[in-house]
Amino acid sequence: MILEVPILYSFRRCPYAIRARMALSIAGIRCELREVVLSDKPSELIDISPKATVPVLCLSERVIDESLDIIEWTRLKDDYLLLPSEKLNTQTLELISIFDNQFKLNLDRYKYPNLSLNQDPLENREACLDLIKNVDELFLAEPWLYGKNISLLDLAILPFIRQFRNIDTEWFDQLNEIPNIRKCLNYFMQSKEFLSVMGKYDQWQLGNTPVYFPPK
Ligand SMILES: N[C@@H](CCC(=O)N[C@@H](CS)C(=O)NCC(=O)O)C(=O)O
Repeated sequence: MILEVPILYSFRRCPYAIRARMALSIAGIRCELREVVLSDKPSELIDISPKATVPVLCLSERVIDESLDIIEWTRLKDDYLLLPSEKLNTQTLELISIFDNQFKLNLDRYKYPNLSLNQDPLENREACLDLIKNVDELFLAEPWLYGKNISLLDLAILPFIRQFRNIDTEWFDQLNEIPNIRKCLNYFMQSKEFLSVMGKYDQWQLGNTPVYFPPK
């Protein structure tokens, strides 16, 4: 199927979708955005990606249904701004994987204690905090991890830490042991890179007038 622009299935609050939208927006790649409600996924999404997670980017020639692969695809584009010198090195990939898996698992158990039987949500909160402490000293530079330009690691893990903070902002904001992350997260949450991808969209349904992203 030849598409005029790629189609992005997304969910506003999903940290995986946030990072994909940020990479697409920074790279200036225009898409049709289809906002998904996770409890009511459209069959068009399930048909192209049976695992049915978001984000999914549908191109004319293929479907990309992993957020990191979407980011990697944006890196192939010409006027790409996202820290061109940063390579997907082993350390970066390992850190991203820790946040995608271990951190996210504990985050969900902390956020939805009823879904995880026999779990103490505060233990899960501590497990998340330990993982953040492990990366805090990496975030010494300002405003981003490597200084002036946003990097892959910034946009890969900060959406997860933001979600963690949102569960109990008062508690998070008084933590002294992660000063660099708190500073960087505050910058992230007010940055144009983040705010410009957090617009609200109605649930997509077949036949809707297309909504384009990034917004002009
Ligand atoms: N490894 C995937 C993970 C994506 C993912 O798990 N997204 C969540 C939303 S935050 C999802 O779609 N979950 C499916 C569901 O809840 O049914 C990626 O990086 O794209």
